[in-house]
Amino acid sequence: MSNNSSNNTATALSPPLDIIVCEDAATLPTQQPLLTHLYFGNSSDTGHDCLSIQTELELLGSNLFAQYWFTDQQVAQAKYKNIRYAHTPQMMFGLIQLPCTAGDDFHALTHKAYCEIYECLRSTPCKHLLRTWNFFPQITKNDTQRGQQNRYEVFCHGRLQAMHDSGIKTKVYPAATVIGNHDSNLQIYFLASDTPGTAVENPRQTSAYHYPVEDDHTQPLFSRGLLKSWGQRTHFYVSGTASIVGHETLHIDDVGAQLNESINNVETLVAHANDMHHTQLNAQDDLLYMKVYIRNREDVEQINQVLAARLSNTTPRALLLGDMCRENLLVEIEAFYQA
Ligand code: 3EB
Repeated sequence: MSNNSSNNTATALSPPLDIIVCEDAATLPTQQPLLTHLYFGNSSDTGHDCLSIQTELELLGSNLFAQYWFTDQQVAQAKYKNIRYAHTPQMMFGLIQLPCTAGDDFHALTHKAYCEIYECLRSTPCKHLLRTWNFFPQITKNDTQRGQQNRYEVFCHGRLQAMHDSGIKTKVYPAATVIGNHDSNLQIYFLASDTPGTAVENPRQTSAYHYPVEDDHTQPLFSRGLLKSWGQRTHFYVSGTASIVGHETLHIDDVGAQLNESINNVETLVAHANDMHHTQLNAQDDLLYMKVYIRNREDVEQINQVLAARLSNTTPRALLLGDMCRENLLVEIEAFYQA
């Protein structure tokens, strides 16, 4: 699937990045360098020295969802201000976690986090941000310090301002997820590399960075999806995707229809990536995993029914309790393709 999937001359030079989703660390390769270990729920020790990241979102219907990011070059760990990261010369995975509470200056906090991320990237060969995951509490609460804006809008503005202040000129925005947690931290983790990825937008959706501003928020700077070659592998990182067509939420109060529409968006994005960039990704077979962020725990049964109809039954999935950035969204999904 991946052999002729890229016309990128950097492919041959690019090291592999292989992600394994599994619950039993005992089945993992023991000799290969591990860049990072990401998990939700209760994890046992990997036995590897790596950047291990737990996300504080409740898993619904299982105790663990874990993924391991392997490469073939020696991995080193380092710190930069509040960031911990693992890296090789061609890839890095970083984490920043800053305590936050209701009365905080959340704009300043987001700005600081992203300024540190861009400064950190600048100090390494990996200057291209490919994928970010962002979690913070009370995402749709009004920010007491900033008039009519809610904390998601404040986050978008802090991120935008940090890009501006860091002199970031690229229009290749990372793929991103932004979800409200029930924790007291702003947690951001990210993947970066020495070569850029290729941004893919969704023809069914207004690009988020072109959302009309009167639509009550600062334009969110992320790409719907990002393609990246790693050696023989093609990765397609799909951003948090919701029941939004154009720039409007569809299927208010209908979680099943919202999930179906979100999956339609992901499948359209995959087809568009294939059309535009000569990849041959299969929307079902090459899906390494799907994460499903769910606002209300009582929706789980309905969510599972839709997933059973739309995904291959062997595709790993994580159902996570989290809040979306718009009050009218009940579900949001995130897909990771590896071919
Ligand atoms: C949307 O499509 C839903 O601000 O980085 C999804 C993924 C969403 C990323 C972001 C926002 C972001 O607008 C919300």
